[in-house]
Parts: sequence; C-alpha cells; structure tokens
Amino acid sequence: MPFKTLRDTQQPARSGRKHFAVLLDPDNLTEASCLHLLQLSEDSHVDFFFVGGSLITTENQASIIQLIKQHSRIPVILFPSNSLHIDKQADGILLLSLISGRNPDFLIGQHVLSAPILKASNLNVYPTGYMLVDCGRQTTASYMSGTTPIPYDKPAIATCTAMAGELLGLRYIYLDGGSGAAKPISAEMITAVCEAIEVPVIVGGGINSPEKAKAALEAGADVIVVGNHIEKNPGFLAEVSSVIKSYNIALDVHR
Ligand code: 1GP
Repeated sequence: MPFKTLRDTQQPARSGRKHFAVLLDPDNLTEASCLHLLQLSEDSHVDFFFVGGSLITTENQASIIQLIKQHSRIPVILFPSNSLHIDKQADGILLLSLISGRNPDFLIGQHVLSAPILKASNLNVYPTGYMLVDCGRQTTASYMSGTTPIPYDKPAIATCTAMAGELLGLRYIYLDGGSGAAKPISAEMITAVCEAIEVPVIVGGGINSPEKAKAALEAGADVIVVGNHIEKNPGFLAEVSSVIKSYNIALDVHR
C-alpha cells in the first residue's frame, strides 16, 4: 500500500525535553570571540549550534564552521538565508520553508536550487516550517524575503499556519521574532501553536533574559534559540543553560 496516513509516517511526538541552540552569525564573530563562545558552549552543554544569518556580508561562514568542527563536538546545523549558504562541513541543515510569507522563492524556489546539492551531500536535512512573527520592528529576514510577518497579537494565524506546515509534512516549526527582536514571541502564541501540532517547536528572537527563556519554555517551546544577546554578553549562555537544565531535571524526576 503506497499510501500511509500522516500519523503512520510522522516522527515520534515531542518528548517534553527542552533543548538549547546557540545561533552563531558569521558576520558578528571573530576567531577569538568564536573560540570563547565555543568553550562556554561546551561548558554549558549547548545542544546545537545554528550557523547563519539573514544577510551574510562576509566570507566568514566556512572558516567559522571549520573552527567549530576543530574545537567542539556540538552539532553544527546550518540556518541559511538562501541556497548559497550550504556548507558540507556542517552536520545538518534547517531546510526552511518560509510559510508565514507568500514569496514563492522562499517557499520552494531556493529549495529547488538546493535539492541536488543536498542530495549529493551527507548533511542531515531538517524540513522546517519557518514563521516570522512581528515582534516590534522590521527584521532583516522580513525585509530580505519581502514577506509580511504574522502580527504579534494574532495567535490564530500562527496556529493555522503551523498546522498547515505540519500537514504538508514539515518536521519542525520555527517561530522567529528575528534576531535582536524588541520583544520575544508571546507566550500565548507559543502555547497556541504547541497545542495545535505534534512536531517540535523551535522559538527564537529577542530572548535576552533568563525570565524570557523560561517564559518560552513554559509556554511549550521544545528548542530555544539565542544569538544576539550572547554576542553582547557571553555569560548569558550559562544562564539559559541552567534554566533548561532545571526543566529537564524536573522532567526526569516526574517520570
Ligand atoms: C534569530 O531566532 C534567532 O533568527 C535568534 O534571535 O539573535 O534575538 O537571539 P536573537
């Protein structure tokens, strides 16, 4: 029988375990600052590095990935803004379909260009419904993609969009307020999305305090992504890590 139901083929439901991804933007890093963050990330048990940015203006990406691979065992997942940013040194790639927008290039166009490269690579491919949310100011991602983000106070739009992404077979949903967002995505929106779908939900943008990290996790986020504030204050890495650790310890205790 060639046709199985979506439920037969879906990956296991979310486990409740929380994960921490550190976003490394090659444009904002020197070799020294990157090495410092790598050491802190190892000490803080970071789960993944996301490497990329909405507009990469330097040629640093390849050397940053090489540096990470030399000095860390934390997996490197590409977070690309277009097909030019595929790098086979990485462990995997978020194959982002910008489902909050209506720009065909970011819904399918870049993927067509990327497909033969990805098929010929050993990269793990993570098909991800990428949703930009208006968190107070226009972001590079929204401008560069020519798309309108989901309004901050419209969780129903986010929920229906995430459900559509899941029904289309996307394995992850990424709610992103954009790097350095004025405020993070609301707990109300995160909870609404998490309750509506079974695939893991990644949340990022504007998380710059332990309280904001905690709020995203409490609302249901499976993975939180922090970039901007760690560049300014590397000590924040350990703070977020301890918030996540306390969640996972509590989960183990209650099992
Ligand atoms: C941006 O979600 C990421 O795409 C992380 O955002 O840089 O604001 O932490 P910050």
